[in-house]
Amino acid sequence: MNVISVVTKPFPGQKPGTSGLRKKVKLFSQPGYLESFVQSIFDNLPDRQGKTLVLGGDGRYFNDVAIQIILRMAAAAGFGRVLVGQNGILSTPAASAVIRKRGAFGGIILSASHNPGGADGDFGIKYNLGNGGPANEGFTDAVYQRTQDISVYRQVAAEDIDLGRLGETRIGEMPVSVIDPVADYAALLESLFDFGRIANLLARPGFRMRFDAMHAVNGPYAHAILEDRLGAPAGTVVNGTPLPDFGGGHPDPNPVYAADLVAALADPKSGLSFGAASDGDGDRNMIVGRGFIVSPSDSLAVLAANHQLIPAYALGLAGVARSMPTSCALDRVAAELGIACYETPTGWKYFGNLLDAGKATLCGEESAGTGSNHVREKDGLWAVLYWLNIVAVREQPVEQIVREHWRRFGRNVYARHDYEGLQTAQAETLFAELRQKLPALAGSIVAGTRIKAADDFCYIDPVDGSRSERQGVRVILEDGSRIVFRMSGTGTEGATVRLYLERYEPDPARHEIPAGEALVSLAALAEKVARIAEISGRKVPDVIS
Ligand code: G16
Repeated sequence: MNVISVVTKPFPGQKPGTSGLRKKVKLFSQPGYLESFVQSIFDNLPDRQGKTLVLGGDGRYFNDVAIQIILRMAAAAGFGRVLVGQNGILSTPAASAVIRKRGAFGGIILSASHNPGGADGDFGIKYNLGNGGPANEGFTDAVYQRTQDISVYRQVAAEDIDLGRLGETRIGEMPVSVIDPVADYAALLESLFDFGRIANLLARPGFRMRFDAMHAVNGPYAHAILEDRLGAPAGTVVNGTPLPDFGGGHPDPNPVYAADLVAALADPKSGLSFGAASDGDGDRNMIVGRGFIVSPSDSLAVLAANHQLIPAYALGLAGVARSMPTSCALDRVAAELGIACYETPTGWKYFGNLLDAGKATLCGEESAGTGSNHVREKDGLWAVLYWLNIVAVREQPVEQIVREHWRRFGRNVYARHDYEGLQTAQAETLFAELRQKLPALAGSIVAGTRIKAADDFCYIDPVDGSRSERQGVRVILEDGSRIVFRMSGTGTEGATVRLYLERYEPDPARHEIPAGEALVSLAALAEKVARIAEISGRKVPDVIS
């Protein structure tokens, strides 16, 4: 095999964030940038020789170029075979499913998730382990170290290969299997849910759903599963053709970026009763009822509370897990079920050990991600099918299911405020000040409210004992309300500060109060504590979800 060594240099800032390395396409496409990072991954996989690698991405701008580069490098690195999704496409949960089903050594997923795409947009890359889940912090730290002293990358001298045709081909001497990106994943989902019942629901005259794929990777998956297998009428999936720039949109399924879907569900003339959307790489989800948006934290709690209705989970949940900023609605369900509820840092990688060890069956995050032990990534379409299965069995609309949940468990009123693209220095000042205040905050009275506890979240993994420090500042009030401050680890411009507000409301008469109103005093207290508006000059958040 004709392996060429190319001289490269360390590029600054190749430090993986919450989920892999995410940067502007312009950075990624400069000569040697992607290559240096990929070589740094391979250099940390000493056992890769002869092994199988899974490769695919969300189809965003630069996906096609990057796939060919990585194939040439994988061949030079001695992999035995690469399984690559047709046309370079694999949604994140589908990649996880393929890695697990085919017993692969690991996988590379190309995506910047919900971040915008296109030549001026974002690109991303991450490595997943043989369990199908994102590599842990130890691995990503080692990759980062390697990027700082790398001097050479290796590739085979070979032409691009045709990724449009399914089947076997070669790059250099390495076999490449171009696989159907949907098949393994669709079969897995079919094994978990009651497809017969969901199909009956979709055929009911009074039930109409819309799935907004946001011109992202889930279009083909949703067409295949919802329309072809489950028989939803053609047109159920909208924006179903993946585009390299997501049609100029922001493929993030939240009330701001999926406003069309929310508006359609709010309009009685549309006749729609169920709406859903997913993000760039298909792992996030949003569920919308008629004029009613389900918050991700509530969604997770509802899924857990209704697990007995789903074939795959009917026998019980081993435990559940949520990221620290996610609301404690899940904890209340776990307490009633008598199972453990784990609290992890933000980032799906922290759920991997709990899932592998059989400690948790369902996991979820406030950032619109829910999933289970069927793969090791969050899974957008999985969440949609789970909801459809619940609606099919309970024969109730989404809003009623959530309101009954609140009546039973109380409502954890919740909101996340995002301040996007702040100057990094401002955000650093804000957190430095906040961390400095922490020791004095606990026990103090701010704006007439006693603060019970305040800390910087530190997680000790119950499976391998690893420690992850500085995972977000928590301020807990005497009545259990929480204010959490975190710096996003997925942005590519400046710094995004997230403020999470949560207050428990047991009184059903007060469940009607909109979250914004119910959380006003908590938001004011957060400002007193952290001075976000004062330091950043931003009077209001960019996104409230
Ligand atoms: C990634 C991670 C999630 C995390 C989210 C938010 O999601 O996989 O586990 O919750 O980022 O991260 P942050 O608040 O740091 O921006 P995705 O969908 O972007 O891969």
